[in-house]
Amino acid sequence: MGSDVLRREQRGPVLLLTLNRPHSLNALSRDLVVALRDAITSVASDQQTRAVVITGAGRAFSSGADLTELEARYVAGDTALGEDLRQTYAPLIRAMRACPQPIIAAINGVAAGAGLSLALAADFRIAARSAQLVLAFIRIGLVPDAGALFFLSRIVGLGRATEMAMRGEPVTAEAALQMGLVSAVVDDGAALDAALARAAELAAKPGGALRLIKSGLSRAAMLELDAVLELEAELQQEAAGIADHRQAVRAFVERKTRTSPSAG
Ligand code: T3D
Repeated sequence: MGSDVLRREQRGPVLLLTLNRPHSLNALSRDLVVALRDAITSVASDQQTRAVVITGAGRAFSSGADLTELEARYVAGDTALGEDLRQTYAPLIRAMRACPQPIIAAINGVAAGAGLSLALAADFRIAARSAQLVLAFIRIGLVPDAGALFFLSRIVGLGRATEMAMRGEPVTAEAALQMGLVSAVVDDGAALDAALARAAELAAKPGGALRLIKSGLSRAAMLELDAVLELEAELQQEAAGIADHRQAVRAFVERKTRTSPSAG
C-alpha cells in the first residue's frame, strides 16, 4: 500500500496513487513529495502498469505546499526555498513528464498552489463539479512553481495564466472546463471513478505509441516546425517497429478482406 502519506493501489493495469494527508487537505509535506516522486519513478519500468491515477484522500485534491512545515523551517532558519524546489518538486515534475504511462489527475476537491501544479503536470485532469482550482502562490507572496509557470500558459494561454497567477482567485470546475484546464467535469464523488475509467480506456491502447505521443508532445512544444517534422519522422519510425502497429494494420486489412463483397 506504500507509505502512510501516499497510498498505492494496483488496480489491474492501473496504478492508483492517493495523497493521504486529509487533515491538511493533502498538503504537500516533503515526505509526501518524495514518496510521490519515488512511486512515479518506479512505475516507469513496471510492465504491469499502463496508466497512473493520482487523487486526494478526503474532500481535497491537495492544498499545495505544507505551510505548517514551511513555517517550522523558517523558524529554524532554513529559508532555502530555491534549493528545496530543486531537491523535491523539480524531480517530481520531471518524473511525471518522463513517465511513459499516461497520468490522470482525479481532482476530487480543491487543488491549490503546488497541488494545482501537480495536476497541471499530469496528462489529463478530471474534476469534481465543486472542485476549485486556485493558483494560490500570490496569496502568500510566492511565484507559481513546481512547473506551473511552464504548463499553465501552454494549457490555457498566456492571458488566462496571467489572470490566475496574478489574481490567485479560485477557478470553478466548470470555468476550468471552458478554458481547457480540465478535460471533464463530473458529479461530486465521481471524479475518481471517471479517472479510473479514462485510465482503463488508455490502458487498452497501444502503450508504446502512447509513450511516444507523450514524449513527442512535450518535446514539440519547444521546437520549430522543421524540427517537429523531423521529430515526427523519428518517433514514427520507432512506432512502426512496435508489434502493436503491425498487428493493427494486418487486422484492419484482414477485416476488410473478409467483409468486402469482391473478396474471394
Ligand atoms: O519550497 C517550498 O516548499 C515552497 C513551495 C510552495 C508551493 C506552494 O504550494 S505555495 C501555496 C501553498 N498553499 C496555499 O497557500 C493554500 C493554503 N490553503 C488554503 O488557502 C485553504 O486551506 C484552501 C483554499 C486550500 C481550502 O480552504 P477551506 O476553507 O476549504 O479549508 P481550511 O479550513 O482552510 O483548511 C482545512 C485544514 O487544512 C485546516 O487545518 P485545521 O484548522 O482543520 O487543523 C488548514 O490549516 C489545513 N490546511 C489547508 N491548507 C494547508 C493546510 N495545512 C498546511 N498547509 C496547507 N497548504
